[in-house]
Amino acid sequence: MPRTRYIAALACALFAVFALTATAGATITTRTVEYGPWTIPAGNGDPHDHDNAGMISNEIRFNVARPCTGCKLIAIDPEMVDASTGREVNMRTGPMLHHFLFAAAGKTDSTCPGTGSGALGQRFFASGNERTAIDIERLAYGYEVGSRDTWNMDVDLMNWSTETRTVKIKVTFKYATGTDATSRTNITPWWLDVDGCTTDSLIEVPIGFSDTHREIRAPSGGRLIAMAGHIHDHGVKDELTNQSRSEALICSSVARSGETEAYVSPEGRLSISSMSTCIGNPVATIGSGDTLRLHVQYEVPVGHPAIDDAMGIMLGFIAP
Ligand SMILES: [Cu+2]
Repeated sequence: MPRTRYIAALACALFAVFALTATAGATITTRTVEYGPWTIPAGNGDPHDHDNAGMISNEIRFNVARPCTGCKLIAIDPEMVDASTGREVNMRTGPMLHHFLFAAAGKTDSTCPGTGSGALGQRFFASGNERTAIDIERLAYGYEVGSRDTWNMDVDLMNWSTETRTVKIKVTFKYATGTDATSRTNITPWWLDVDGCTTDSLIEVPIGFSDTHREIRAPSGGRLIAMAGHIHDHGVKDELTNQSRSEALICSSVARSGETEAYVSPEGRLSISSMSTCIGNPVATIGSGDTLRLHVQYEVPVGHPAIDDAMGIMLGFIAP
């Protein structure tokens, strides 16, 4: 080949080698995985009537897809979409993501080993209809996905519209591989549940303001890196304090409602659209065996019946 072309080809080859070495050590990949579909039965057309909504109640799927293996997860962002159009579905139109959770079988759950929903494995992520994302890319931590882990999923869906609706759960993962994964410290999830180690996590809350709490012994010592709460409509916030350290506040996860149109029902009722997260290096340092107190606050308006299917959960990630 002519000399100029040869040089250009060589330059390209060298560039390709440089591009490879530049990314070999620090690879962050974003991948969206779709789960489902599920067809939710029709409801009675009343967005506020949970008893007569179409339900898929705690359906368990074993060995669901993982975005990667031999990697570390650094962000998870959940969404629920219409299976045919791919568009977000929510309170506005009928289908609600009551909740789903992921558990890694073969890994031991920190707070409910082998019992309640901890029997599914190590519970490492969950979402309610508020669809809170957790992102710790900027911090040097990650949740390890081993090549022999299998994931189980528990899904609870609801639909108030008068037609059946077929939906998918779409989860966007960010993960690190190569030396970027090995250089990140592994974090362990803590599932803190005001209902303790049950399978349904449901509590009753009265009319008016209430603060339901449960004391939980810290399963290990370490640094809390990330935390987010889950609560149901008419919930105010989830809060974690450390009773062993002068009741110091660890994290407050506050609910907001109706921030986008998708979270407003046709009759104008606002549904919880986000929960604030606590992310830091660290958010708090916790001693092994410290007494933690999980507070779950609701404000149920007068005239509304007492709620018998409320929840109060905080999910935290701990580094040694
Ligand atoms: Cu829930």
